[in-house]
Parts: sequence; C-alpha cells; structure tokens
Amino acid sequence: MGTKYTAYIGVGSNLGDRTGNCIRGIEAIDRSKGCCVEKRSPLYETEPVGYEEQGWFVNRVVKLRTDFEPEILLDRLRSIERELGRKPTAIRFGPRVLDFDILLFEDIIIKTEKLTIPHPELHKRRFVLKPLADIAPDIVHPVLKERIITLLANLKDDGKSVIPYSCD
Ligand code: PH2
Ligand code: MG
Ligand code: MG
Repeated sequence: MGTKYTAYIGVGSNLGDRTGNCIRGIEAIDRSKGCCVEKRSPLYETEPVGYEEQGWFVNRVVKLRTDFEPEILLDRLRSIERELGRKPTAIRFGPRVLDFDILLFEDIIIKTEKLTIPHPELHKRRFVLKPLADIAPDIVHPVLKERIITLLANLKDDGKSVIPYSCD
C-alpha cells in the first residue's frame, strides 16, 4: 500500500500481447510494496508517434499512490519492464513489449540526467493526454499551469489516431 504521493504513469505496448502486457505490468506495480494503483484509464489503440515504421500501440494511463521517491519509483518501473520481457533496443521511440513513463509526480518539477518530470512530451501527445484527461481532467500541469483538459482541447492535431480499444 502506498500512501504518501500521487503519480500518473503512462503505459504502452506494441509488441506481442499488447493489452496483456499493459495489464500484467500494471498488476506488478500494484503488487509492489509501497505502490497502489488507484485508477486506470480506458485503453486506446494508438498510431505510433516519433518512429513510424512500427505497429500501433495500446496505451493507457494509471494513477498511483506510492511511498517511493521519484528515482526509486523509476527504478521499480524499469525492473517491471524487464521482468515482462522488454529488451534494450537501439531504436529511439522504437517497438517495445512494455513502456512506463512517469508523467506527473505530485506538483514536482525535476530535471536530471535520469529523469524529467513532468514528462517532456506529455503536452504534445494525444495518446497520453486523452487517457490522462479521462481520469484527471482538472489537475494542473506544474510547468505550463494549464489543466489537462485544456491542454487536450488546445492540442494541435498531430494527425495521429487515438481510438478507444474495447478489449479490456
Ligand atoms: N511510445 C513511444 C514512441 N511512440 N507512440 C504511441 N502511439 N504510443 C506510445 O506509447 C509511444 C509512441 C516511446 O515510448
Ligand atoms: Mg514512452
Ligand atoms: Mg519510457
């Protein structure tokens, strides 16, 4: 059970059993001592952004309560990605079995070599903003000082599809 901090995590997969990978990864977070998954957004099937020669992703966002500090949470998430079969790859933004990204952590602003919070791409990605707005429309981005629902409404369409995925 985590109780100290609230964090929002982006979850994605575009290799193998995409939905199963996301669900099993989130269960592993929830089983971690010091972490508790409080909300899950709906699932979306999403067109790849960044590196386009790869399959579509399944994405969702979850809300956590956690006792971990951000760097410790990041280490825990990385080790779950590996446990679920993620292999290191040379391709930036390339295909992955499971990807966790810390989107927001309380109102914290961090920029180190290891970690940037809020996630630097959060406000540019519909595949993140849409599910985040489903579970946390009114929280305010601590750098941009805008609500998530406003960032979504103002997002210039990147032309990338984000489609509700009913295989939950
Ligand atoms: N993740 C990336 C790169 N591109 N595109 C979509 N649609 N969804 C993702 O989760 C995603 C991506 C790097 O982590
Ligand atoms: Mg990512
Ligand atoms: Mg990542």
